[in-house]
Amino acid sequence: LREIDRILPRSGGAPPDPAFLADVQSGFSARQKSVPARWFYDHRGSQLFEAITRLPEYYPTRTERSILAARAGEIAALVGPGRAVVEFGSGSSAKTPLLLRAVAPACYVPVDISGAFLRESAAALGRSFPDLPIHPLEADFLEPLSLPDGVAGAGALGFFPGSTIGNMEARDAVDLLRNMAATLGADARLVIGIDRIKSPDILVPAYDDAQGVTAQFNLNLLARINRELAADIPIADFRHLVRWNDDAARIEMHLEATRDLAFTVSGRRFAMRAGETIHTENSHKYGRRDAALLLRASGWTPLAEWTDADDLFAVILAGA
Ligand code: AVI
Repeated sequence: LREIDRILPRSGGAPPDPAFLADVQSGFSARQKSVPARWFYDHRGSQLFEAITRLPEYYPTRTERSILAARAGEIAALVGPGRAVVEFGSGSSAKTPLLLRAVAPACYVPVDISGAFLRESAAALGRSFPDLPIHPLEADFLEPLSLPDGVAGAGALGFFPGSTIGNMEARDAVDLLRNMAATLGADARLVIGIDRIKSPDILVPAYDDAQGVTAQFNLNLLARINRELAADIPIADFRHLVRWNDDAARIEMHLEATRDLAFTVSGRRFAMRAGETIHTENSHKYGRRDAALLLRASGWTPLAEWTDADDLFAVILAGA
């Protein structure tokens, strides 16, 4: 991180993103300090997340990929050809070819908040699918989206893999799933990946890997705040902390201050005691019935569900 900080100083004194600054300053002002997990994903954060997906402990990505590989034909048969595919939070689009190859879509709309990353991966996908129209959309998919002409309102197929839904509180998840139904149009379909509740012996290492990549991912948030929000957080005095919250059925990631410390963010001063944490992420896990209830509460009807032999992860097809 230090190295990256030296190579990539805050770009030319660009003004801070007001939404980022507001989230950080208000999150740091609360009794339990927090920053919304969406701010993990600058270019470096997106790269680190990609590295996480390849870790031996991080089972979700490879498990979901193997479910999609085995079931893409079944999904395609249920969905039918010629729909636009809209991927929410596409990242590196690593699982997308499995779906695109099977469903014969009219076009592909990857939506991601990280513009540079989006363009890189859209270009790579374009090389594999030279005849497929691709319309990358740099946007926060939590906000209402306006899809390109011809895609809006045409019963598109939404693709929301990776259990990203788990990073939201239930009420925000319901809002998002409802918005997706509205965005995708009448008779839409949704393929969504949802991580299951399982033993903390599997869950905790998935977020606290032996190589420390997830720790770097978590700490990169502080580096980003320093770089983009004129802050001086002493990153070396924080450590990555992971806990399973059984009551809320979620993994929590925190950054714990290892000593009493103080810092400023765009001129505002904050202090932390040793042992105090900044809550940076929730990753909710869902049982089979919980996931079906979540979808139904959001206006979607579960049509089919596929899982792996160990029931680690589920891929669900739903209709609006
Ligand atoms: C993107 N999201 C589904 C990941 C997760 O598993 O909640 C983010 C992540 N955080 C730490 N490791 C992975």
